[in-house]
Amino acid sequence: MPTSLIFFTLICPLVFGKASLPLVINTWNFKNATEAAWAVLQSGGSALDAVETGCNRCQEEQCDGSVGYGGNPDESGETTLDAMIMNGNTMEVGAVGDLRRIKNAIGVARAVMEHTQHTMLVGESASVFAENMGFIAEDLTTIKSLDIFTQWLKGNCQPNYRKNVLPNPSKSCPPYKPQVKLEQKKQLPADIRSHDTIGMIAFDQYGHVAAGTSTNGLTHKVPGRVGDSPIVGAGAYADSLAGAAAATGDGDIMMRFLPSYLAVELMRTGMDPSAACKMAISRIKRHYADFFGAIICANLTGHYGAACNKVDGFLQFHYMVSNGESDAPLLKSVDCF
Ligand code: SD4
Repeated sequence: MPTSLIFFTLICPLVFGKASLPLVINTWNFKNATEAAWAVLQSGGSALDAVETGCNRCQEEQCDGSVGYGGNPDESGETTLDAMIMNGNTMEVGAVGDLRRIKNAIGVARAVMEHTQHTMLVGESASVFAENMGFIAEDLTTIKSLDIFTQWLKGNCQPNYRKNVLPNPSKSCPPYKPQVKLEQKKQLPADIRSHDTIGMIAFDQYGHVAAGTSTNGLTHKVPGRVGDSPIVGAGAYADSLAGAAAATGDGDIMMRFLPSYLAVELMRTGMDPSAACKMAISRIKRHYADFFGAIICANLTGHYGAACNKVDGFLQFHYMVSNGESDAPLLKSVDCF
């Protein structure tokens, strides 16, 4: 038997664990989301339905305060949402960025995919589109998000994501004026607690793949900011001929490297999912050694992996897996490097 065949048939399963389809993987320990997506696949639903249902479960449960309504308010105190969904069979994508007043961001993303010829809608216009498609408009503010905002105002609007601006002299709060002399501001250290996007990948039993994300982004972001989560190839990517990946972390940095796209392309060349995930993280690390982020990857045989960048307070990344291996979703972890 040739050596490569020995590796893939005998050694590979030992090193990378059992693989089977169907499969659901998602970022963080969002178990109910995994369970919801898995139930869809078990009842014969599509990978796309599984991803939408799983991500929506997190939106409804406000997973970690980072998904759905009432979390991470922007500088004006409003919670705005980013989401995307991708069909790996057709390569269709629907995405929304800076969505306001609509809770079900991934539902609106799917409506963009299925009811327009566009890929992404943003801001107020995305909300108007959603309302026209029958989504209910409601205030996304909660007592918790209001409290986060109030505390931030009391603390003179610190920290914030501005650089090279002159603050209002009495308080370091908006409105700001541009500062003529540009200085380097160190990137705001990652607040790990405010970064818990759900990124989900689902494969049905025939190997049809879908991926999706949903998040309310970063606390105190500049209004209008859209992160990596709704950006194709950054937040997630799916191709039923190669595999799928989804990312979480500091989107302002991560989106510059399209890590999900890179990981899928590496798996297309035959690289195993753990190595592909690691390579996607390394590419970012080369430029931003301290960035906060992680990625999950899976290939067409159902092998999966994950990788994360080691920074203070983030040494291990947790993610959830459901496949034939067990009746309930399994919590997996990977050591960051
Ligand atoms: C963002 N990537 O908006 C998102 C935040 C996040 O895990 O992942 N968190 O930058």
